[in-house]
Amino acid sequence: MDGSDVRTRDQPSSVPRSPAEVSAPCRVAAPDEGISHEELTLAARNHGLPLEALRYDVTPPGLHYILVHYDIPAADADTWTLKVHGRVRTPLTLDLAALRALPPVTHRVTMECAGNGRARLDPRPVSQPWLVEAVGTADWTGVPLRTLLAEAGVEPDAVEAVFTGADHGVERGVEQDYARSLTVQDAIATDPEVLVAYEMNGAPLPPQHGYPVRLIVPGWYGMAHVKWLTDIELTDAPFTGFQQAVAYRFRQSSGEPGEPVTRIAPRALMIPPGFPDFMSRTRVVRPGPVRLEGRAWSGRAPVTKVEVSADDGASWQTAELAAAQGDPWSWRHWHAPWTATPGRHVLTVRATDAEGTAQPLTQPWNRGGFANNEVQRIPVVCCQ
Ligand SMILES: Nc1nc2c(c(=O)[nH]1)N[C@H]1C(S)=C(S)[C@@H](COP(=O)(O)O)O[C@H]1N2
Ligand SMILES: [Mo]
Repeated sequence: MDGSDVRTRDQPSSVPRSPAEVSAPCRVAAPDEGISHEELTLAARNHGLPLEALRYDVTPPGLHYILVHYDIPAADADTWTLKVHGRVRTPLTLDLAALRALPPVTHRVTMECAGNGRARLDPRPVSQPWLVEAVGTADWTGVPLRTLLAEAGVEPDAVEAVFTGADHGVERGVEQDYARSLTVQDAIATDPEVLVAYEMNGAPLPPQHGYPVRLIVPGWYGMAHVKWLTDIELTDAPFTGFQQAVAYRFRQSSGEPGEPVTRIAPRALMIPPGFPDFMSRTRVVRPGPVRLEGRAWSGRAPVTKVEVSADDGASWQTAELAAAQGDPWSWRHWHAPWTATPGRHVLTVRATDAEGTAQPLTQPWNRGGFANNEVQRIPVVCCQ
């Protein structure tokens, strides 16, 4: 008799019969429930942008935020291929050399995770616990998606393109390869121009950012930018995969279908001024002039105004906004003077875009914790 039979008979419920049984449904933390070990495990894998790195126009490699749902897949550039198939006249299979042979374009794009701000929500949706730092800006080089789609010849009845990555996992009971879709209209648009990218900041993509090839969808939250891309399928019906129809929806309660999460809501961030206390990260400044600066972006329309407040939003001062960096989907630098006086202060900054949307001072709550662009607040202590 073999020992595993005994274990199975003694503890029948402890061995899952399928991967689906391993993962739990999504949930919202109980009032006053602290960050769990599970959330800490995610936070230790998926790091954010250290806020002082807002000083760089283009985020240096390694300082850009990272979000990986499952594991970074092993990838071999020599055997990697990208298939374009489904509702097309000529299915394509491209290797990296074929992709690199096509005329390249580069876009400077600010990318932000849709879950940025989640851990500041009350009650807190339990998932990757971002505060405000899930953002970065990179120069992405690759081939416009519409070039590949034109070569394949999209059939008139195609409505969506489905993008699948090489990574595999199980999430809320659904075993899956990470996959997202775009409408054909968005996929072939010229502004924003979707890229099949193979370089980040002039070098091959790092493993964690999608090596060898990923999708870039300027202006959209991160979930649309499918990494480790291997497959593009043109379909004659809207995609109903997990990351499209179940996750990334704005819901107040679990039963409703919810609106899809798409473009990035306006946000400004400030480089925390002065210097930090190691443990609390409280900022310390000395009395006198302090230059406040940071970045502002929106994936919906150009940022038109940035305002700062040194009294937690009671009064506002308009900041100086630098010219756009050429690409409209990249963040803009801003700065404003402040004279620190002894005492405790709360610094705040808010962006407004050309659609007239300003960042809220209170939380825009939803069950998934998406697009929480409530203003950043930085407590500062000015010593005598
Ligand atoms: N294949 C695949 N693509 C993916 C993901 C993933 O887990 N697997 N995560 C998405 C999410 S939620 C975000 S926010 C961005 C993060 O991209 P970055 O890690 O390069 O910053 O990648 C997106 N593309
Ligand atoms: Mo994300």
